[in-house]
Formats: sequence, C-alpha cells, structure tokens
Amino acid sequence: MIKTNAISPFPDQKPGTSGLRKKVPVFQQPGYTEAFIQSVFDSLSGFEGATLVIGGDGRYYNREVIQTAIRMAAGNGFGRVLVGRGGILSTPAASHLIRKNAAFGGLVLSASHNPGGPSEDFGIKYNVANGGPAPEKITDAIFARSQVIDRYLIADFDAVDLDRTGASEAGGMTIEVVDPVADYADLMETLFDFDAIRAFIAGGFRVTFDAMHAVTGPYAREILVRRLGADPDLVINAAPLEDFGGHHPDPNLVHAKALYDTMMGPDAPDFGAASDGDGDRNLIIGKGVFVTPSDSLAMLAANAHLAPGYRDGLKGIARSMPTSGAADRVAEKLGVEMHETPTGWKFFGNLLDAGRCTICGEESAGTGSDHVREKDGLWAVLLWLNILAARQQSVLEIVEDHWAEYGRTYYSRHDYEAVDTDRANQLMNALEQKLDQLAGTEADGLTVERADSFTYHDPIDGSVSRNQGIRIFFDGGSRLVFRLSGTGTSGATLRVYMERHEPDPAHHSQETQDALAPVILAAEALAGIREWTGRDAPTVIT
Ligand code: VG1
Ligand code: CO
Repeated sequence: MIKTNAISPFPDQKPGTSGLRKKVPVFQQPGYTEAFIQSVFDSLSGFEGATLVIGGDGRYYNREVIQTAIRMAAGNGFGRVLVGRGGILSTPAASHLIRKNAAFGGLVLSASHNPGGPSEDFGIKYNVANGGPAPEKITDAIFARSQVIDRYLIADFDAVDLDRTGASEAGGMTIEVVDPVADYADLMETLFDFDAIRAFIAGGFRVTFDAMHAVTGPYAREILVRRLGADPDLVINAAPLEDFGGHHPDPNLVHAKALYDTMMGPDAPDFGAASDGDGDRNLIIGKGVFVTPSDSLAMLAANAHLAPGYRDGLKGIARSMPTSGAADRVAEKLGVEMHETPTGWKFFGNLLDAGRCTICGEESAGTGSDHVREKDGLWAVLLWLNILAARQQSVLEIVEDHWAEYGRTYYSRHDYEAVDTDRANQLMNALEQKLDQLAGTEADGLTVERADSFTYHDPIDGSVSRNQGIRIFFDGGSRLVFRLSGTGTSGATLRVYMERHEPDPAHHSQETQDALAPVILAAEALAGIREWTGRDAPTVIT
C-alpha cells in the first residue's frame, strides 16, 4: 500500500558541495529526511520501473534512512533497488554499481570526513545515471522543489533485512541486498597489475592502511590483504563504526596523525595510506615523505601509463581550481588537455563522459579517473602501488625524481572552521569589493599580478558557475585562493589555499610552511583574516 503523507517545506535543504549535510538531529526532525528524498524524486522523471542504488558510509542513522529510502523508492514507482549489505557502500563503489547495473541513479548517504554519532553529521547525495554526483542544474531543481513540497509518497512494508544478501519483493519492487565489496574489487583488478603488486609486496615492500573506522575497512581487507597479500596487522582501524571511534575520519595530517608519526618513525613501513568516511579520499605517505594531494595527482598522472588500465595514456587531466598547478606541468609535457573546474566532483562528470580527461583530482585528497564518476581513495592507493611495483622504487625516489623534472610546488591549505557566518561572508565581500584594484599593488612584500573571482564555463554543456572562489596571482607565480566551504555544518569554514612553484632542486627541501611564508603573510595583509574571524591561527593546516 502506498501512502501520501502531508508535509511542510524546510527552508534549509540546499545541497552544498557534495549533497545535503546537516547534524543528525536536523535529519531526525519529523518529515525532514522524507522531504529531501521526495524533492530529489520530484526533480527527476522517467524512473518508473527503473533501478535505484542505495548505500552509505555506515555512520550513525545510516540504517534508518536506508529503510525510509527503500520504502519511498517503492512509493514513487522505482522497479528495483540495489542496496549494499549492512547498508554499506563506499562512494566509489556506489558509483560503480550505478554504472554496472545501468541504474537510473543512486542515493549515497554520507557526510564524508565529518564525524558521526547522534549529535554529529549525516548527509544525503543524489547521483545520476553516469554514477556521478548530480550536476548543479539538478541540485538547484532539488532545492527549488524542497521549498514548495507538500507531500511525500511511501510504501508500507516491514523493514528489509539489510544483513543478508539476496533478493526479495515488497511494495511492488524488487529489493536486492548485494555484497558491497566484490564488484568494486573486481573492477580494480581490471585496472591494475595485481600480480606485479602482489610480487612486490611478497618481496618485502611493507604497506600500511588506516581505514579510520570508516567504510574502507572491508574493501582494504579484501583487496590489500586477501587479493594482494599485505600484512593484515598493518591494515588498521578496519572495522566500520557508527561513530568512527569518536574521531574525524578525515585523512589529513591532523586526523591521521598516528599514521603520519608511524611513517616518519624509525621502523616505518614503505608505504602508508588512509581514506575518509565514505572511501573517496586518500592520504599517501611514503617512508619519511608526505605526498601532498596536489603532488599526488601530478605524480599519478605522470606515471599512470605503467598501470594496465591506463597503458594507452591519458586523454586529459582535470583539477579543481584551488588544487595546485603541479598537474598542469604534467599535462603540458604529455601534450594533453588540462581542465580547471570549481571545487566538487560534480564538475568533472561532463568532462569524463565526453572523454576529455582520464584523471581528475582535488587538493582535498581526492583523486580518481574515468573508471567511475566519483573520487576514489583505494583506487589512488592501488595506482601508487602499481607505479611503485613497476618502477621498483621508493615513494621518496619517485617524489624527488618528479620534483627534479617538473620543479616542486609548495602547497598548503589553512582552514578556519566554525567561524561566525556573517563575519566570514563579510571577509569575502570585502575582498571581492577590492579585486579590481589589486593588480600592481603590494601585499606584505608580494606584488599582485591579477585577481578575480573564479567563474567556470563548462565546455560540454555550456553551463556557467560563478563565485567559485577568489584567486590572487602574484608576480613570480605564487597564488592565493580564498573560498568558503560548502560541506560544513556549523557556522562557516574559511579555506585559504597557498602555493608557490620552485624550479630549483637546490631549494626543494624546505619546510612547506616556511617556503610559503611570504604568501601566508600576503593572505593576512589582503584579507584581514585575524580581524574578521577573531582567530590567531587556522584550525587545520594541511
Ligand atoms: C570539500 C573539499 C572538496 C570536496 C568536498 C567533498 O568541499 O574542499 O574538494 O569535493 O569536500 O568531499 P568544501 O566545499 O567543504 O571545501 V567528500 O570526501 O566530503 O565527499
Ligand atoms: Co569523502
């Protein structure tokens, strides 16, 4: 039986960089989750009888929302849902399932790297048929619909047993609970030389992986341990927990500090990696050397041809605007297209679908390729391992070779989290007001060459996205970017991105913050961060 339940709109259901993210108690308000899911369905058409993929990162409230989403899919006329066992699907695995099964789309439940628990974060994102996050055209329609929604449709049946794989029928729909790992692991085997990686590991190359108590634990056990022979004791925090053990499942130098310390210690393994809550980010640390995500993108792109899936070379490379220009130098050398998009994976979809790029990346520890339409943490780990096995070198050797060839791009991001929203907006507005007058002026020793607010013109569908961050370029090639986060759930988060390219190998061993000191000073001089935010220092430096 299908019920039509009346509801009133909620004013705050505007999807951000990656879907709708709010605190769990917000999602728990009566009708809130239902209003958003119904707004998604009402913004789409043609899904009668079609397949919907549903899964999440296993955080608190995942199972409840999955039951609701299944019953609403039936209530709205979908013919089949595919749901990961235990309600689990990493974001890249969900993307793959959508593509492999020619599904209409998918609901990916995650707040990624944000903490989980009864008073922490939850999120819902809609992905389209190519397996990628819905483009802005659709997220705008979802928000518009959420502002006038007055009812939702839901079928009435008992909770689905999410812990047993297999198919059942309910509410006129087929419900298939599937193994969340198998298809994804098989896809990885088609891209990488598992024999070479296995032999490399068997020869003594030690790999450690921190799943941060989040979704990648089962994937890492299957792929790294079972299929590639990595030491099981070095795959740590591999049991997904609803609250991620009370930590932020954010693979950066602050929240994955233990891994960092291990990798810098005397008995460090040869290769260390971590992933985030939903498995789409990656942190790569070699013995004694941290690889910045922007560098990792460049190094993966430069060496991808060593993996079977990329043997024929790259069609192009794409990076988000705040990501460093290191990958641009690789694209230039390879003679392939380079694309610069706004922050968020949804902007890569059109380029990937059109065959205009093969590898994409973001400075926030996201890298991926045209194998799916999401960033993919374990994919990046496996591509690194494939490259290391093929070159029979250490991470440090590969990093130093790369810098010697292309120069080193010093890069850092300073985040000011949970600052007052009005003050953060005022800071951005004040900067914006003076953009036109900045060229030629000096900011604490650096001369501004040009400054603008980034606008993206999508070369495939012609859509235009404005206000995607403020860019300030200095004489000598350094760059500064300011933008406000679109994934936070408390106040505003100001992100300040700094980079400086250093061609001379004699200057490649500086400490990053020292190498960037002039740009950091210029940021304060231009934006008055201390005054506007009331903070003396960033919350997180990556
Ligand atoms: C952040 C990152 C962005 C990433 C997004 C989603 O967005 O900066 O690069 O695509 O998170 O990643 P923002 O708007 O807070 O800067 V995930 O791993 O949360 O799906
Ligand atoms: Co994520």
